[in-house]
Amino acid sequence: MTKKRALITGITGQDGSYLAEYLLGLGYEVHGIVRRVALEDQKHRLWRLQDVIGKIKFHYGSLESYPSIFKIFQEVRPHECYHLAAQSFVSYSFEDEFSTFNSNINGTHFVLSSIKNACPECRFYFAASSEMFGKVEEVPQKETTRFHPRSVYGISKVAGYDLTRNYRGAYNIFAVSGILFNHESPRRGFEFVTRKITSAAARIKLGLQDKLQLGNLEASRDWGHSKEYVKAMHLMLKQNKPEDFVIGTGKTHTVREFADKAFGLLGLDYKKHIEVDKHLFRPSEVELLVADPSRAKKKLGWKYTMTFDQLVEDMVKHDYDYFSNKKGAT
Ligand code: F7E
Repeated sequence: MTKKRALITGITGQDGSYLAEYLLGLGYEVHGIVRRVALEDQKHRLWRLQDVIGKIKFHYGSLESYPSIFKIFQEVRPHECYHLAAQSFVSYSFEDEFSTFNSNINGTHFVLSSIKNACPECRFYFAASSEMFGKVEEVPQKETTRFHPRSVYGISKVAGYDLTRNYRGAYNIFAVSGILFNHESPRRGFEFVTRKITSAAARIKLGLQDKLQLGNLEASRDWGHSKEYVKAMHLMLKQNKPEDFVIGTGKTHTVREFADKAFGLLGLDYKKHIEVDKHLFRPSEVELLVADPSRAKKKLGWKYTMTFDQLVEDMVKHDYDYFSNKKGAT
């Protein structure tokens, strides 16, 4: 029997790496689109894939070029495509809003159009985001909650969501959006607030740094673990009908609570180490996000199983070991 082929954009990122491992475990042939520089500098760019690197088929491509993407779809003819690649750091979208807008919207459009023209049977998953809810119009947020994005990043995700819905309606493509709330892990980039906190707490404990500068401590997020969220992506492509789903834990915590927990796990008092830096506040903030994931539970059978404490512990433990080894090595 021929293996199912999955093509992942953004395979080198946190979600891409967990998804690749998960799909390989299910017996898929996994393909990933990467930039040439990634394959030239595997140690730094492909570290998240280190356990499965030999099992993945990589393809050079740029999401800024339609011909380069189209060629890959023509060659691979995937059964499923997970479009995870994006400029995903919200703060950066305030600094360079044009490149975030162009690359996120065009990238999604190029992928959808390639599917339409090269392999219309391919099922498509779009990584939409709770940032689309922005200045939330109801609490908790569900599939029917109106979008009110507060950043160019959020606007680019609304456009991607609309493109996905349009290709579904106009061309009959099995195209869905997963509206994922914040999801973290030890593989999260250091610029995001959770990893910024857990890495700093570990380094402070080890005497490698003393202070941590943060922005808005009162922002509240629904934080889950990436490893569990990638399973929901796969489930969405296994449905009989293409539909969009909200994925989150249903619980919300402030940045302050996250910091308190992370520092506390190492016997530290966050108040002694954290300094609030006004420059790290966003020009327009998303104050509160909390998901209502009941539809995903009912229709996909997806249920989040970890607690907030377990997520923070997983990240803190990892970072403490990671920086202990680094310290030992110098
Ligand atoms: O910020 C506040 C900041 O950058 C979380 C992305 O994956 O999830 C992520 O977007 C909150 C915000 O993630 C700092 O103002 C305070 O309120 O970790 P973050 P995000 O912006 O929520 C969504 C679902 C996505 O789709 C995105 O791609 O924390 N905050 N002080 C800070 N944030 C950062 N980064 N750094 C600080 O120093």
